[in-house]
Amino acid sequence: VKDKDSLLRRLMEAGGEPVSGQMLADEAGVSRTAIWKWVRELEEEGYTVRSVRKKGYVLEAMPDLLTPALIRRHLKDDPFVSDIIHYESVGSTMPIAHREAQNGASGGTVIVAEEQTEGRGRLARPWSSTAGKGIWMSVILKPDIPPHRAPQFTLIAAVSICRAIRETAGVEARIKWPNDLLIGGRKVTGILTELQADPDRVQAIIIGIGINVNQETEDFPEELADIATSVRIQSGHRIDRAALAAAVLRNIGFYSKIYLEEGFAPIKMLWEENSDTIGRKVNAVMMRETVTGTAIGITEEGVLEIRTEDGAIRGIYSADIEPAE
Ligand code: BTX
Repeated sequence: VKDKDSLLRRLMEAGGEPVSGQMLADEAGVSRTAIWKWVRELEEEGYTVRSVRKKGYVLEAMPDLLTPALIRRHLKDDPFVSDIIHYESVGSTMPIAHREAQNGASGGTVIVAEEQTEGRGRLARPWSSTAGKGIWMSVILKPDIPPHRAPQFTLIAAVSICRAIRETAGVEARIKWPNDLLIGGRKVTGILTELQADPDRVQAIIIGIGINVNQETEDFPEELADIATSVRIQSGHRIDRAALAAAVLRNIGFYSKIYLEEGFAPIKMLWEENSDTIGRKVNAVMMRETVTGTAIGITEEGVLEIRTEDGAIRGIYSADIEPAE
């Protein structure tokens, strides 16, 4: 024990058993009053620490927050995450992540916020990010790949989040190309991948992830009432956001490694298995035209292939997909 955070770890490891204040003070080489002050600070952060006479301190309850300590508790010694930077409220985690990446943050750095006041999706569309109800985070990756392969990381993230939701909440999300996860036909997650790159090399990939976790129906703004859902609504129980965030990060680490070692094929297979788009008749709505046909698969580059009525196969790079007829 050397500071408030290591004291917290020590109390967590004790698993509900009291830890003697004197012992903690001896270990830290500080007074019992100093230990008591750290305990008070933890209580201010939302932890409930009970002081049991003659026995010591017991950690009784943890706050519902996405702090580094609470996420790391579920990561154990997983090597992927290098740093977690936590904010109470931000405009958007995306520009913060871009700045961190430019200033030398390593791959595996995570920017996470309890609330975003200007969360955004693709084409600068707003992303509703209610305080304390979701996971709003940006993950910095620095893989050694050419820029044209970067969109594949959107698909890696999608596969990873599907699995994390399944592991943590026991519900199946389906992937809607390119960047949405749906449960029961409604949007539970959006993914926004951005890039810092030279002409031939990626400097950093920033994966923005928004997961609706503990919202109840009335927590969504009216305009989302019919299109959005949360893991809680779909699973019927409250979810530990820190556990889900950790599972997402662990899976992104896992699948990125598979991708870098074995290429895109295993990711493509998992993606198609979890896809809500493949096999469906869809309209791909783009800026200048709409292509209608059956979605038949994705290419190595993550491009969606659609077979149109006349049998031609069209590659779609970016579009909004809606069910046809
Ligand atoms: P998108 O452009 O595919 O989706 C945006 C659309 O989704 C909106 O126009 C709206 O209709 C709908 N929408 C908005 N908020 C929600 C919500 N909470 N749940 C369901 N549907 C919603 C998707 O873009 C990518 C979103 C990425 C969000 C993350 S959060 C962390 C990071 N920071 C940030 O500002 N963005 C990313």
